[in-house]
Amino acid sequence: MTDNQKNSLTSSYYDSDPTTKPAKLISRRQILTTGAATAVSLLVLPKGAQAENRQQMASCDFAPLANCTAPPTDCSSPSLTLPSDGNFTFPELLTSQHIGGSGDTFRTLSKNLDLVQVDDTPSAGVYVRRLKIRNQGQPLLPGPTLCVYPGDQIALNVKNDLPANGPDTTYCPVPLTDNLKNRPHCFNTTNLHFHGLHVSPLTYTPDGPVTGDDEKAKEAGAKSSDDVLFDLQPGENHNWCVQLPDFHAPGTHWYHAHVHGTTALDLSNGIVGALIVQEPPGQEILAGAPDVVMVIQEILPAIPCSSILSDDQCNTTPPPISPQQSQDRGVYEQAGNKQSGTFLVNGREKPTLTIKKGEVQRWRLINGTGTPRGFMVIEVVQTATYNANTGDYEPVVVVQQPLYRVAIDGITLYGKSMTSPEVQVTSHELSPGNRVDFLVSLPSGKYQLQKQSFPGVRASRPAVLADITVTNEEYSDSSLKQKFDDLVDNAKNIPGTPPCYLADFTEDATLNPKRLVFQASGGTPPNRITTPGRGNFKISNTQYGDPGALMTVPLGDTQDWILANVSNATHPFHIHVNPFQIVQIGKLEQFPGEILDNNTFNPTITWEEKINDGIWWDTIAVKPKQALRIRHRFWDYWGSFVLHCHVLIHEDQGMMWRVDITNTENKGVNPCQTLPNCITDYGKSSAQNKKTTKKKNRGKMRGKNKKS
Ligand SMILES: [Cu+2]
Repeated sequence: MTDNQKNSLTSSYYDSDPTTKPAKLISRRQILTTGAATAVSLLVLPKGAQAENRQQMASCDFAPLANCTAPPTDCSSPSLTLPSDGNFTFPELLTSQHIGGSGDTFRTLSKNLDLVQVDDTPSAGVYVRRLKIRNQGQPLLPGPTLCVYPGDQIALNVKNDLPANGPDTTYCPVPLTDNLKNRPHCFNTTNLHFHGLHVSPLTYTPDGPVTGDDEKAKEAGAKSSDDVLFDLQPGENHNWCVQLPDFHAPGTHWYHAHVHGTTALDLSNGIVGALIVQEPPGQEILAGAPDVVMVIQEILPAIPCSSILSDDQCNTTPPPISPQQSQDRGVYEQAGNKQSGTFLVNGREKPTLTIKKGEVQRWRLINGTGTPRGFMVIEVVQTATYNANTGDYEPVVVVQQPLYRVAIDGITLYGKSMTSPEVQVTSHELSPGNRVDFLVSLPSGKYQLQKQSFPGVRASRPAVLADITVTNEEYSDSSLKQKFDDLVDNAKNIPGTPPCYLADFTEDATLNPKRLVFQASGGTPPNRITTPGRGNFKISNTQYGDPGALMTVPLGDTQDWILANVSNATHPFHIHVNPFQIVQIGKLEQFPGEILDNNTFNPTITWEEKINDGIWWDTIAVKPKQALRIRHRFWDYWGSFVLHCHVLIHEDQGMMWRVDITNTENKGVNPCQTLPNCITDYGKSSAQNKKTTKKKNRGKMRGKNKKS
């Protein structure tokens, strides 16, 4: 094939129709001259009028939602620390506060965290690293639950107290050798990703925002939003400042470490926590329903030297494989059908949740895993009924319970009937990275929260995640039960209105959708002593850091992409910052065997099903030989972030691309993209602080190619 042929093929693969113009954003000045009242009213136009006002809607970030302006009560809902009679526990809860005292107009969740090596626990060698609240208590598993409201700030100072990446230069030579760039490496480097949040991906410096510029991001005064291109090295200390816009949708999200090469390792060690954006008063799905956060983790065992090498080889001094290396191998070298990790809910294996009959709860499930074993289908089954005459629980034929699925991936199923097939379900496919919210109210009896095998994923095995005992004790909150029954019995719609970035699509997506082809193969087995990791993981023939592993989108666009999986493994596609909807499902009809070296690969897709369910996702399993057409908006934030497979052992080994949202026309410098004035120490007034940082910082894409 000639270079010209290659170029034209590449162009038809990846480029959108150049004649299609992206949606224009209205300028800040235009909004200011039309007045705040007009800007607010644009958000509540009837559906028919929305299409005409698409351009104005794109700038909705300049005005809060009409019903979002009343200051909610402080984020100190005791429901997140629901007392439990059994051994079901809740992660440490951190809430946002008016730390500036009276006159403070916004709240901040401000905390100092340390990432520490844990060597003195009974499980030493298995649970190696955890988050810890600085100068307070024990290392945590999982990390603390962050509880905020729309419009709040999350201000975290994080110190990486892990030992230096050396002296084991096999894993982290300086500079990093090419052969390690898409192999697990530099395990003690870390950072934070705020999974599911619709926030800026930039780091803010006193000179303005930067993206993909590690050096600038380390300068004094720099604060990172959801910037996963920033690395926190051992011994370093950094401020994160995440400004949720006023219009951010409430929902169940999470945060975790996200440094390429060690993401899977950090997650399997527990560097994971829930991040709940609470519903402001008046916007609740079911006001008063207690939250039960369930962070599902898979903790992986270390692989001892003796399982890799002979006893003679292992008994040399120094040992050929350090305890740290054993841990690393435990994460990356477990084949899908071999040794399994331990599944935990809120840091406990198979805990028992004890509740009263009819008690209404909102369960917020977070799949915080990153291996093929982490795919699961969630069900709640009854295993016993309560006999009021004898006071005994009597076994029954296992029966699935109805679950009321009110949110997926942290986004409410706005307007859907409680008895619609989208809401009333008996199971839910929860891939690594996904979240789901259920409203639950059960008769007395014994139940299990189960994970069933995920279709087509051999490594995904049935297991009990938690036991649930529903006692015969009367539930005291009869008004909450009445409200729940009213929702279900009268098939009411889930209340609330989506913010504009989650409104139904009325605008056209660009033509010629870009393709992302997911490829995995066994490849040449690497040397297991010097290089951990297995197989080759690529997207459209490229791996992370390759020049082609880049999706460039102009700010303001709405785009369709096609996700095509030519491999025999399931890959959960995840993209940061902006969620998407599935608009069509299809299957690949033909595919050549030699995928990895075949640049002409272009599968024939038979589109089978159009989807118009209005459901938003930030992570979706692309099954073997499946194609998904997805649609998403890139309206509010510019800068660099990533898309990747949420089987994180695949991500660490290359299945990730950078996404650049370009702001060449400088049309979208939003309020939430100016320097946030996060407070990182108590006692300082955030209101005062806000005054001193009024200066607007117009950002440029500084050094964006440096870190690819
Ligand atoms: Cu994958």
